[in-house]
Parts: sequence; structure tokens; C-alpha cells
Amino acid sequence: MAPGRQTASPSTRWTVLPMLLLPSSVVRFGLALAAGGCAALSSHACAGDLAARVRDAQGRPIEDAVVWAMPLSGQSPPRDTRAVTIVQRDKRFIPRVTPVQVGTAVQFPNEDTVRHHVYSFSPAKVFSLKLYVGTPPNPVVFDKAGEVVLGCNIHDQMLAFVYGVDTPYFARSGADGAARIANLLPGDYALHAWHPDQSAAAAAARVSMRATGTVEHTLGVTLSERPRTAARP
Ligand SMILES: [Cu+2]
Repeated sequence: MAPGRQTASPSTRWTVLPMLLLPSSVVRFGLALAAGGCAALSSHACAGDLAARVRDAQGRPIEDAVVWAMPLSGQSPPRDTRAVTIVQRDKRFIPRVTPVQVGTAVQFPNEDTVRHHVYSFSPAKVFSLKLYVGTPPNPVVFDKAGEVVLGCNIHDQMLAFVYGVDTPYFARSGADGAARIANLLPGDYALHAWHPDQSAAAAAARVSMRATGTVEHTLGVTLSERPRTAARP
């Protein structure tokens, strides 16, 4: 058979024909689900988006907050498989804040010509990558939830944060305070936020995700005036 001239399979023909006989309201319902990202008329194939906004006590947007949604239904969402890299460039860590799902391996390439010594003494991950340039042969696996403060043993001003969460549903807020989490399965979630400069965490909120569409929610974080450091023992 010539390429591009395949005939419809019997199963395709039999799904198209009944649709033509259905009442228009049923067809519209099916099209609405398809437009929302549903692959089939099954709630498990549907997913909605969560548009969170993070604000300080004065209502100003907060950048670099980690926002995550924990399923309350006990469902097992698919694992987050994004590759994660935290670069050292111009004696800075980029990005400053990195959310990861627990179990994620992170690479720490040093793009500077000067050597760095990346370390953390945080309870959620203690590690040390001694004086190097380029990319260390082994990534660092973040295997516990919570805050990890990164520092450099040579350059005290270098400071960054990894935050481990037990869910694939997470995002970091931009300069406008917006953090968008895509493709959440329908159901109830506990929505959390964390910021490296917070003096008090946002109260967890309960949000209900529908099969399609976007749910909006605002989270309030109280910031501290006290600068952070990579604590040493
Ligand atoms: Cu350094």
C-alpha cells in the first residue's frame, strides 16, 4: 500500500458512524472534553490546570515560591521525569530556587573557570561536591521532602535552594507571582507554598480540580527581613 493511502480500520469506521447519530448535545459534550485535553470520555483521561498566585502580606507578587498540590484521594499520579540542572555561572547558582519531586537526580555543572565546592548541610540532603569545574560525574539525588540550602565553600555569597515535594504537581512562581501546574487529575488537593525568605508558610488550602479548565487560587506568604545563609555545622 502506498504511504498516506491507508484506509480507515473497521474500528475507526464504527466509532465515527455512531457519533453522527448522537444528539447534538452529546456531541458537544464530547467535543468540550476533547478541547480540555481528554483523550476519551473517561474522567481518568481528563486533567485540569491550577493557576496559583503567591502574594506577600501587602498583596505584592512573590517570585521564586514553590507551590505544590498533594492529592487527597490517594491516587498515584505519574512521576515527574523532568531533567533538572542547577548551573553555576558568574559565581551564582541558576536558578536560585528549584522544586523537585522526591527521588529526582540533579546535575550541578560549573560553567565558570574558577572552581566551586557545592555543599549542603540541610537535614533533607547532606552532600559535598569538592572543588571542580565542568559537570561532576554523578548527579545528586534529592531523596527527602523539604528544604535544602546550597552553598559554595569558596564563595560565601553563592546561595540557592532545592525544595523536595512528594508529588509531581509543582511549580515555581515567576516575577508576577504566578505558578501554573498543568494536567492535574480531577479530585481534591491540598495546595501548599514555600519561599526561602518566608517567616511563616502559607496556610495549606483545599482545592477541587475538575475534569477540564483552570482553577485559580491565591496563596499568602509572610516574608522575613532576615537574610538567608547556607548554614555550616
Ligand atoms: Cu564557588
